[in-house]
Amino acid sequence: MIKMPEKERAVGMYRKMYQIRQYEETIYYLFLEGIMPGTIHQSHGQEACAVGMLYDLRREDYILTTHRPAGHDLAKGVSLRSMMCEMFGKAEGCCKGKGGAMHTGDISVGAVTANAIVGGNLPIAAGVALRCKMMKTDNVAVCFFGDGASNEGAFHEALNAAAVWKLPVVYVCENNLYSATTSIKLTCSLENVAADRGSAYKIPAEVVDGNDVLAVNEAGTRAIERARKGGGPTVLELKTYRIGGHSRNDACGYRPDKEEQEWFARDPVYTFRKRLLDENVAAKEELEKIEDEITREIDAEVEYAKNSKEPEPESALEDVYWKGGTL
Ligand SMILES: Cc1ncc(C[n+]2csc(CCOP(=O)(O)OP(=O)(O)O)c2C)c(N)n1
Ligand SMILES: [Mg+2]
Repeated sequence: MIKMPEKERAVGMYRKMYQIRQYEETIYYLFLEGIMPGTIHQSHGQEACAVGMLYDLRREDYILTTHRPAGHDLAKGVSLRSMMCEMFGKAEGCCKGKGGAMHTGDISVGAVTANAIVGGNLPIAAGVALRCKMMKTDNVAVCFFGDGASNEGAFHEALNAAAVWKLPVVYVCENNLYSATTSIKLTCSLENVAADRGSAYKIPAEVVDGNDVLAVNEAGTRAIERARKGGGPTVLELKTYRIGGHSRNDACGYRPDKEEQEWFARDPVYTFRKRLLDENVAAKEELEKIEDEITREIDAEVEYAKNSKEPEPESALEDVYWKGGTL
């Protein structure tokens, strides 16, 4: 077990994980009540992956995320307000209401707009990292993807380019055992779907407990520093589990009860909370106060988003085509 860091840092990580959990829960109920349109792919259960990887990332570094982007974007610093407004399709949304749940992001904080094409963000991450290298910065790209994405051709092209060009990129597989409703065991013969394949390209690879925020942070720090110092890419395979279904309408009937119960007992938010209490890092009342603050902040942003302006019809084609200039 990784040693608990000092209080401010430990509680800071908990705060961020709780914010992501509460954001996702709130969105879930808004959808169930029919208040929000569309569909959602949520990250309940994968909060330690986002927070552990991104807690120390610089604003100038980049992330590339997937159809399940909320935790990554919130952990990278996309504002709660702009995320919530985007969910309601409002003008103040991070993509001005054009993106919706699967396409959040904000380049001003290094969150490249999420890509819902499974595996599509991996070659883009190599491109972003190539830019960081060619511009002679020490910035890095952190690219999240799922176990299912590791079966895509794009995964191999990206890893090959990253390895041969020694790009400053960290490829982070959130292996939650399922690709939509299909067990990874039915589509891949490897146990470590990303790590074993990364090693084949001679990329250093590690398998990590993705439900332990401190373990993710430790491995993430090593990988990010390697990339920053010119050591090239790393593949991290974070073993984790979706608490909810693949998307809004999925009741997860295909997952064995025993498997679910084992993983739910290892809920990353509540196990870390328990550790904070057991090791006397924070008092129960202190954590409850934080939780209450976060809940109130999210509720306030829901009200704000509901009442904020719709995009003007004339804005439909704005920001769709590149008009030249430096990105
Ligand atoms: C190229 C492509 N194929 C199929 C889909 C439909 N689809 C969306 S998410 C998903 C499952 C992806 O599984 P995984 O990569 O493990 O990510 P997870 O959903 O588990 O986070 C699929 C098949 C898609 N969006 N893009
Ligand atoms: Mg998956």
